[in-house]
Amino acid sequence: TPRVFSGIQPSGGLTLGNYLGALKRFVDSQNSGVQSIYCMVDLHAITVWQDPASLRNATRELCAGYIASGLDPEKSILFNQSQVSAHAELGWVFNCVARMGWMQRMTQWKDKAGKNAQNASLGLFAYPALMAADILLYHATHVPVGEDQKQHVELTRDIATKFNHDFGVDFFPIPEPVIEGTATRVMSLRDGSKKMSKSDPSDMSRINLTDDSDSIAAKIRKAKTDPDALPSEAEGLEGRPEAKNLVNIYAALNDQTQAQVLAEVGGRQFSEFKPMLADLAVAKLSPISTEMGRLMQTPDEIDAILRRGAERAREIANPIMARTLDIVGMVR
Ligand code: AQP
Repeated sequence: TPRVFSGIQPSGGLTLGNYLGALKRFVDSQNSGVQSIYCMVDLHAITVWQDPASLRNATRELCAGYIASGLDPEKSILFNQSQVSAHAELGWVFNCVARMGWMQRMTQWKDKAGKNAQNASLGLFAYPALMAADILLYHATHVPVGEDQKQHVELTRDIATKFNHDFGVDFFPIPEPVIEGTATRVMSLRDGSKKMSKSDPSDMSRINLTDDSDSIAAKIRKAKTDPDALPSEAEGLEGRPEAKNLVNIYAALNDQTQAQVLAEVGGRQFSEFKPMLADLAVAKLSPISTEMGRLMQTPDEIDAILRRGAERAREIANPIMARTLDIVGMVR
């Protein structure tokens, strides 16, 4: 039976990249009736320093973001990773399955640790093994993610394969990354070659789900573009990363294809297209930010949703963890 698992780090506010690349697609998968499990991956967040009070707030805000985007805590399981201790346990087992060389090849590790790898946390290096545990602990078969997480899901497949092989079992299913749509990699508004990211020092580079209408409009108005008019066909976007990004954002927000958008706006100048995009973004995002604000007024209710989600998650995870320890040879 298919089962979907995915997560987002409470390492700051949610961006339009997280919304289009992840959240919006989580909602589609929930509504298609597949059992769906969505996590606030707080153990991943602390691989880089998080102020404790900010982490608590970001975890609640992320949960509010999930719900405001359309996830129903009755239909989907919503919980925070640290409250299901089997994630850390299975993560340890996978630290012993994964190889150093596999981790060293991860582009996210190389980007985030940078030149100063000696000073990065050991957790940041081991991150992909914990992510494999997140997914495999539920025997998930499908993992909706943005393009940047593809390599980590592939590593998860390698870990599952090696575990099954080393222990001579057919225990962990090999999960599929699901990377679909026109916004699998939303780029920075200031630099079409960089991913839009929560941790970019420039707030103008991203749209946050909590931005008000005026700042959304201002950020789009100031977004980097080239001087040419929009093309009417996709080939015309080649070599124009900023133009392509804005067209893709428009398409994803409006549930259209790139071709449909270009058929409509081809030939127009950015001075005309940007206000159209700003209106669309405000129309789609402001109900979400309003709902997030409302939910954040009752943090106790958010905590109760997370606790209930963790209970439901444990019901699936604990038997799989116990079976894993048996396979490995731990005495009960
Ligand atoms: N720009 C993006 N375009 C499409 N999808 C994206 N995702 C993130 N950025 C984009 C997807 O959102 C999910 C959750 O990401 P994450 O919170 O686990 O961490 P991340 O990928 O490292 O996101 P950020 O915003 O870049 O965080 P920081 O700055 O803390 O590293 C994933 O499915 C991801 O693909």
